[in-house]
Amino acid sequence: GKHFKLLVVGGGAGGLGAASKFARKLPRGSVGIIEPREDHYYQPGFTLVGGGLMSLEANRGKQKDLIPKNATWIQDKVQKFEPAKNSVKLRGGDEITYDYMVIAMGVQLRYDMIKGAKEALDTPGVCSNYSPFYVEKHYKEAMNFKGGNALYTFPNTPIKCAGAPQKACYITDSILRQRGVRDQAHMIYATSLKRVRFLLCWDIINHGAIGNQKSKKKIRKHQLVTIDCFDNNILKQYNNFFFHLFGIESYLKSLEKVARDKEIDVRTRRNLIEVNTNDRIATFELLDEEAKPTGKTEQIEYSLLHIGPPCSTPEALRNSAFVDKTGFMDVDGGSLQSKKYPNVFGVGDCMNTPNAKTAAAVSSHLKTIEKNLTQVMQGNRPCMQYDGYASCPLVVSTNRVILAEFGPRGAMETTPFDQSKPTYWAYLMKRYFMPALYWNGLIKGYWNGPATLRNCTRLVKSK
Ligand code: FAD
Ligand code: UQ1
Repeated sequence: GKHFKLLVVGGGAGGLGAASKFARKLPRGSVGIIEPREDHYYQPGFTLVGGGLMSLEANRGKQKDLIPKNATWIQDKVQKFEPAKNSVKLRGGDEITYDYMVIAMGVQLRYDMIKGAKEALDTPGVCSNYSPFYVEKHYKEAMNFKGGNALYTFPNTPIKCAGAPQKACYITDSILRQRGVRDQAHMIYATSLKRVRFLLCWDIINHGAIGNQKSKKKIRKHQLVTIDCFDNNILKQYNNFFFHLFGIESYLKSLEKVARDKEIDVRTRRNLIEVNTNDRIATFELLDEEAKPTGKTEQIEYSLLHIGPPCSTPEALRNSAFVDKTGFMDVDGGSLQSKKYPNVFGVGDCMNTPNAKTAAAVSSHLKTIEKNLTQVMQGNRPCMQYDGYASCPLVVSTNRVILAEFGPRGAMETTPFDQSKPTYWAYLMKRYFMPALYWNGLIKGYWNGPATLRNCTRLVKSK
């Protein structure tokens, strides 16, 4: 088998970024990157594809053109990790050994966890922006929609870009209004997350999961805010950032207004478990306070059904020694180093860090591991801490975006403007600037996230 000084597993946002950075630093031939797929997609563009605002081709690249010149592409899939031997087994039978490894396998879409969903995606009315195969169908369905329920779901597992299911819903509302058929539609956003009254939230804020200094003051004044979240056990693990609509107060308030203005029927604690395409009925299990099934179900008829898929890590990772009991890669949340194997680091969606799973977070992960892995290669300890940054541009219509940027202690906005309000300039950023930043910056290993810019803004604002 082959040997590499650095083996990168996965050629998505995180894998390409990491390979690019280290292929520049290390001698030619030192970096190997394992990625089975020919096509690479800019997934944040899928929201716009599903809304007819961008073509799918514009978001597709060829993996062979994107793998850094100085790195070796192994077009295969990891079947089994054998970390005790610093080795991986590939599906094709090869074995590859490494000195250091970066795992950037992302998450797998698990439509299979919903009974009938996989087959349903090929029937009329059912679509999903998450999959390159069914994202264009969402726009077609919105354009052909004649009346009835338009149903958008959010799963009972971690999910990448947790805002994406509601973005799809909001854009479709805009499209139906533009087409003059919004009156014929009943729009439903059914989420597994739950709404809690405010009192509970003092704890949440003490745990640092939501809020900032400003919101703490508001709480002392006993101002009522509705926030959706699970029980404290889940919050303590910091595993779920999206309470009902959003885990940050300013964005939550703004989104509650969006949903209200658009007359979207927001139903909480509902988890999609079955799709019956003959009768066009979606079955939900009702969840209790702790997000456990109550045994009760609800059936909702649909004309349009957009599925927010459950997600898990890919099988090879899930079955390896790298993961915790949730099946996500167990890393130190600061250094992003594997807790068990110090020569292995994680990047992106496959880790058990509490941040929202986004490409924006990957930019900060890359900055962190560039420093820390270099340190470890030189025989030192990791010295940099991931700041918890993530961002999720919330597209709320065909030309407005809330540019949500946040971390474990609340909003982390880059610009001097109030980013909790939907604006056209944020839409232009999402549509034109972010794709360019991704293709030319992030996956080439040049974009380290907006922390530096944010610090400049803060200096200017504090004057
Ligand atoms: P990925 O980019 O998914 O890459 C993982 C790679 O690992 C894949 O190429 C896969 O083929 C490979 N892989 C899997 N299994 C194996 C194996 N066994 N062996 C080898 N390779 C393997 N982010 C934002 O910042 N802003 C947004 O607005 C936004 N919107 C989104 C909207 C949608 C609909 C979706 C789906 C995602 C969105 N995201 C957004 C999230 C963003 O795309 C991800 O967070 C980002 O791609 C994560 O990078 P990653 O490298 O961890 O995973
Ligand atoms: C970002 O860095 C990023 O990754 C390239 C995204 O993914 C597409 C984003 O959506 C956002 C918002 C950022 C953050 C960057 C800036 C300049 C705010």
